[in-house]
This record gives sequence, structure tokens and C-alpha cells, in this order.
Amino acid sequence: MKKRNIIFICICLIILSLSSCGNANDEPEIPERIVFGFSQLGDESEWRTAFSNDIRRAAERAGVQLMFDNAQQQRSNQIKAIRSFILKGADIIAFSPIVEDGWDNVLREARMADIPVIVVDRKIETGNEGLFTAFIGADFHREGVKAGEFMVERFADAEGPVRVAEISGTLNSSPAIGRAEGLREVFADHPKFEIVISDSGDFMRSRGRESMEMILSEAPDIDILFAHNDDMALGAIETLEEHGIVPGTDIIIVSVDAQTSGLEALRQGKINCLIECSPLMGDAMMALVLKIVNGEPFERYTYTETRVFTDKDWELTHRQ
Ligand code: GYE
Repeated sequence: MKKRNIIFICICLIILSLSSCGNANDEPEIPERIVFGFSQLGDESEWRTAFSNDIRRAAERAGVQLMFDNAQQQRSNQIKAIRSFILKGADIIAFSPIVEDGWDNVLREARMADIPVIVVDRKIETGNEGLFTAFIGADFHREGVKAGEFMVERFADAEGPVRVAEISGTLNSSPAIGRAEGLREVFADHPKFEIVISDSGDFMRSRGRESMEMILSEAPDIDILFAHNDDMALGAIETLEEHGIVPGTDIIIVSVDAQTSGLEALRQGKINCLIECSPLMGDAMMALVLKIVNGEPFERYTYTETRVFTDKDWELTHRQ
């Protein structure tokens, strides 16, 4: 009987010690994952697809829980997405604004909910810069300047007028505004350059094709085409080839982005100059997200690097 009692007490003790192992108080705390809402503006270009993929990859690497919404090119959808992130209690929100204006109300709502907002890729026009926490993206004005500088160098010996056609990006979007302004700033000091026609191609390849058709009928004797992104340049190249015009030779072509298909066209001599705009901002954005959420110091404005690739660089490296 005594022995049985001892065995019983031992069993009780083992059970007790096992159950105390499962006690939540002793367990290492599993940190809560940061919930990050991202509103992407659409999927109009190769650049945009690369950017979306990069964000997904970076969020996974950083262990951040990503809520991703594609607004299909509509500002109203972006506003809805940001509101739903607020309602779902996101820790932090970022968005890539399709156009510059119209964001103040929803940003105020985020601020009332005490949720920081990062503006990424494109800029916004706001009466109150304090409505967003940080910006990360490219300097579009500088891209336009670099495009202009290439043209000035390439046509240094030309007497002029040098006739330029422009296929611009989405109206009222910050890359379209910045790239157009940068180019015009350079031309202001070189009056032999004349922008004879400008049309918006909405950053899409199909629209680039159409714009080029229109340009050929309205202003057939152009020397340069400046397309605000590779996709529109590639669409325009298709149209030129259909008309028996040799892109890169009969017309000098300059575009922005330098994504895979654009670089391939540069190698083939169909594009003469690419101004790089990198979509690979995911890791930098996640670093910013972690700093902001953890209350660490962070840079309010981060600008990505811009390189210039020309057909001459390609010829040089190819010959070596
Ligand atoms: O150049 C274009 C895209 O906002 C920088 O948007 C981005 C631009 C990019 O559709 O290809």
C-alpha cells in the first residue's frame, strides 16, 4: 500500500512537471508579424510586374505579412484598398499612386487610425507633406534631364532643327510630369531641339503602337522619339517596322526603365539610349517598414540610382 502511494505520487509529479512545460509563461514569445498593406496601381508594364514580384519576394524574406491589392489602373480602387487596409488594422501601409493628386482625404483617415503610410515609386501632390511618413522612388526629373543630355550629345553636329516626338506616360502621374519637365529643361538651353508632337501612351505597349501611328501621320519627319518607358518604345518600334522605318537608325529612340525587353532592343540597335529606372525597391522598402514600425530612425526620402545605357556602350563592350 505504501509502495503504491509512492508510485502514485511520482506519477502525479511527472504529469505536473510535463504540464508545466507547456505553460505559456515559460515559452519564448513568438513575435507578432508586421501586417503590411500595399496598394499597387496596376500591371501596365514590364517594370510594374518586376516591381510587384520584388515586393512579394522582399516581404517574404523580411517575414512581413503582406496584404497586396492591384488597383487595375484606377485611383478609386487604390483609395478603396487603402481604406480596407485601415479597417483590417494594418500596422503600416504603402502605395504606388497612379496620379499625383487626390490622396489627402484617405491619408488623413490613415493618420486618424495612427497608421504610417509610405509613398513608393510615384510621388503625390499634397497640401500637407506631413500626411505621409516617407517616400522611396526614382528622381523622374533627373531621368528626363539624362534623356535630354544624350540627345544633345548625339546631335551635337546637327545644325537643327532637331525634331523630337514624345510618347508620354499616364497623364498627371509623377513619372510623366518629371520626365517631360527634365527633357524640356535641357532643351531650354538648346533651342535647335523642337518637341513637335507629344501624346500620352499610358505606359502601355499597345498604346505606344497607336501613338506612333498617330505621330507618323501628323509629324512624319521626326529625328528622335522619346518614350517615357520601354513598353511604349517597343510598341512604337513595332509600328515603325510595319511602315518600313528602321528604328534606331532612321529615328533615334530613347526610353526610360531599362528592363529586360528594352535592353534586348538596345542590343539589337533598335533603341539607342535607355535611362535606367529600377523597380527593385522591395528590400529597401521592407527595411523602411521595419524601421518605422519599430520606432527606429529612418530617411524620409530615399532616391534610387539612375544609370544610362547607350548603343555605343553596347558596341564597346561587345567588341572587347
Ligand atoms: O517607368 C513605367 C511604369 O512609375 C516608375 O510606371 C514607374 C513607371 C515606369 O508603368 O514603366
